[in-house]
Amino acid sequence: MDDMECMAMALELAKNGCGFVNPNPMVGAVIVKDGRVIGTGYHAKFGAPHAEINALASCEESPDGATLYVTLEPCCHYGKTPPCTEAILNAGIRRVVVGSLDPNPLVKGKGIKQLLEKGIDVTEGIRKSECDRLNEVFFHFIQSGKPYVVMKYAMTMDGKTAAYTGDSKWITGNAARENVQKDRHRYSSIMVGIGTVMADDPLLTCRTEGGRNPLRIICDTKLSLPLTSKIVATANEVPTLIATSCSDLQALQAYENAGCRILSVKQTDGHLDLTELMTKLGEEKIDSILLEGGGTLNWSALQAGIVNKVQTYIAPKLFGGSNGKSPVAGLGVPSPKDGFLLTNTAVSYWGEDILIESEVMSD
Ligand code: AOF
Ligand code: ZN
Repeated sequence: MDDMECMAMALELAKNGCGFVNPNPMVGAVIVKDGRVIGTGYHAKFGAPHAEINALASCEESPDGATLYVTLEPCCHYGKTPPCTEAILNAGIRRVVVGSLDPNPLVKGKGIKQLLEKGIDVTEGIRKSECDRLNEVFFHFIQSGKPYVVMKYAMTMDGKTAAYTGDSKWITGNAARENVQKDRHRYSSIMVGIGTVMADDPLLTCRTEGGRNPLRIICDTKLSLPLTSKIVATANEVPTLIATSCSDLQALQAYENAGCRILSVKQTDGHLDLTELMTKLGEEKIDSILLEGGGTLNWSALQAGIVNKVQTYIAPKLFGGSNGKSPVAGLGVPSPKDGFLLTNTAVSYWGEDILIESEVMSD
């Protein structure tokens, strides 16, 4: 097996940590000796041992003289766990092959430097772009302290998110909707505006087998979420946070009694200040948000500059209707030159539906 193949294997292992390691990165490791894989591991859970430690522990024979493949630069700091560089040196590993550099200021090249200083042969950048893409959330969060926001919506080919009656069940088919469920597991929270709750009374849970529920964040400036909504009714079982500018203690108490948490956020132009909300969520170690709209919140999020990625699911249907809803509402831009620009677009197919994923260009 060559370096590319071994790193591909480490990448597949890393993906097993998806949804369980946040706000840590997904990391996979493979140990190879005399052309044979003698150990594998991945970072399985936040606070649990790192990939390299699990791979070393799994070795069927001594890793002395072996090569370690790891998707992310080994850490060299004492966090929840001791430094991986020390364990690598103690195990007698002779060569380390790295995918991404760790942008964590506590590591950031220092892990590789330490290994080089101890005479380890280090190769960097193998499958770097794939390794970087796997941890786009971690990279953003560790550098900005704010959640990575993925704006997701489903629409018809004529750009409608509902029929004129408001009925939106369903736009896309099973395969696309199952992929959204996986993303609810992957990202640590899901955020909607009060308009979506009023229109759909959604549950916003993850129904993927073995998946975990994201924190549900409801943006509700004036606190009008019905106490009878499915979200409030299930708040004791599923973590729920209401972001609001309302300061009426008695009103807030009713939601807290039902199991919701309240996060108070100031108002700007009659809407929640999303920049402040992102700062507060970052402080709570929420590394990512799946923003499931609707149109008003999507527009505010774009305007506030908090959206990192856009996922557009397109169903091969047409709904028509001059008043039919579209994914991004608000005032809109005055001129084509003012549009929000997207880049790095990738297209995939989910049954009959198309998914277009793009990054938002920052100015
Ligand atoms: C690695 N291998 O598998 C992971 C790494 O608090 P701790 O001890 O879990 O450390 C978390 C930091 O360690 C995290 O921010 C990132 O820089 C690095 N994660 N490093 O060598 C791993 N998960
Ligand atoms: Zn480590």
